[in-house]
Amino acid sequence: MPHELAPLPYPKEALEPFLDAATMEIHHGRHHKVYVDNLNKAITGHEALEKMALEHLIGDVSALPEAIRGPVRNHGGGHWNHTFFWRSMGANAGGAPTGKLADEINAVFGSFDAFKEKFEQAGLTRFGSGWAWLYRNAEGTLAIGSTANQDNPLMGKAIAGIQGKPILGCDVWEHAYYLKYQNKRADYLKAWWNVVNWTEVSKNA
Ligand code: MN3
Repeated sequence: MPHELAPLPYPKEALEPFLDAATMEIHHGRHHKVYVDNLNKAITGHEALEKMALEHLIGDVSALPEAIRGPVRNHGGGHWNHTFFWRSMGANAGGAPTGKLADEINAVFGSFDAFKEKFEQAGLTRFGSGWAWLYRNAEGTLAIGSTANQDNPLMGKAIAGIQGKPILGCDVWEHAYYLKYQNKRADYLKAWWNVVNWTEVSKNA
């Protein structure tokens, strides 16, 4: 199979109490796995697509034949987004970024607190399922936005509504928080900052 589900980069309990072990187990082992399985199903037999790196597959989604475009957008997006999401978190994480990313956040958003508020708003105002993003736009500037379903900024403006290089993404699908936070997406978003691994996130900037 061209794509595989990698293990979580930490034990499923590692993000307690902010993200509970049961949510992590189901989210990774079932939800993420289904995206990988369905992506493989969609591209199997399409030799050129089987050989393409996931990031390129996602970036070229608008150019794909119509029958494959939908599954790659949903399941390829789901696979990329979740892989990115797991890597952006960690145990004993949280706090604030340092160095160049911190300087850029302060310059663009005013302060780290103002950045967090704007990012939380992006997550809160995404109706239904989707993602909140910090990304670098085409002009090279940091920007905050959200996408529906499993879209992401790599897919381009015509598909995702925003375009650029993702730096940080937060899953605001109910499956990401419902067991612990039920309908309280705002509480989940506030707690989530405690598990953001800024050392890893800075590498995306
Ligand atoms: Mn998810």
